[in-house]
Amino acid sequence: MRMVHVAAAQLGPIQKVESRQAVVARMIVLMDKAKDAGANFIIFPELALTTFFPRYFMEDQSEVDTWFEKDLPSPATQPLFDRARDHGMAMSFGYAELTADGHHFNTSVHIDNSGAIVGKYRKVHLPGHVEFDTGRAFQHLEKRYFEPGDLGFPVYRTLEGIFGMCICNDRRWPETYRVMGLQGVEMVTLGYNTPSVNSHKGDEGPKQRLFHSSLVVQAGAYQNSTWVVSVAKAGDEDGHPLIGGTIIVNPDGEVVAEASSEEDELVVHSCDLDDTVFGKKTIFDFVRHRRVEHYTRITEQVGVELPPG
Ligand code: CDT
Repeated sequence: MRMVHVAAAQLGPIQKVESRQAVVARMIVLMDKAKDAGANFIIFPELALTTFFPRYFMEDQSEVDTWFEKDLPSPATQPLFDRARDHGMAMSFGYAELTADGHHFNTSVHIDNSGAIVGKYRKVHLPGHVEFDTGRAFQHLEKRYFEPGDLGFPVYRTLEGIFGMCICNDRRWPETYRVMGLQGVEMVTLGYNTPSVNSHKGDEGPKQRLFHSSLVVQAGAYQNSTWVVSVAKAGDEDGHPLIGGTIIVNPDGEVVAEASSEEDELVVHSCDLDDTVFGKKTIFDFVRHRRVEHYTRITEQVGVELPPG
């Protein structure tokens, strides 16, 4: 058995005025609870340190940059790193990354129990739009503020296993999991900020959005025989509701633990990485069963090409 004692740390809403220091204090409370629950790996959501700022249209780049982290740890995030190391706990969280050479990414890191960064991922599938869109009930400007990730979908060895990350919208794309599956991933961690209502379609509300969120995560887990830990930022941020629905999914695609609120909430489960072995050796033994000669469209074609009419 290769056990990882996981704490999926759902965050409730973070209002626009809330400081990083205040959010970090909330994260530390969850971390202490995770320690009490016996966890050795805590996962926080996408853009965990601030409100989901891509809903706000900004033209002044210096204002945009106030939402980004230039250093990690920074004075505001150092207490989080210190507490994780004191607890001997690995952690992962999402943040807006501004690199030394001026690039902007929607990023997640995985930090081991000694405080070393063992994994970094930059969001590949950026949803939304670049300009203010009057056709939407609210804005989703990730394509304005972030560049697509430039690291691919790396996996890395830690906690006696093979780990990878993705971020929010990435979870809806089967390629995300398969690229990591092809590197033997045993646990994918991801965070999300998903509005409770579709900005183009008001009758697609939280029930359907939660269904889609679980559907894609469970499918990704099963089809690649991997654990998936899917962690929400939830609740009403300044009048903009986000779904909850934090879940831990086993390599059979079953939900083994889930959140019950839209608040700060810990979801814990002990995950045996050896549970990934059966599926990887049988129905999803890629080397025996994949037929890549029929998959070329997946990498050579982006949009739909209809058959001749
Ligand atoms: N943060 C993020 O990626 N949210 C998207 C919303 C899509 S609607 C533009 C998601 O896939 O949940």
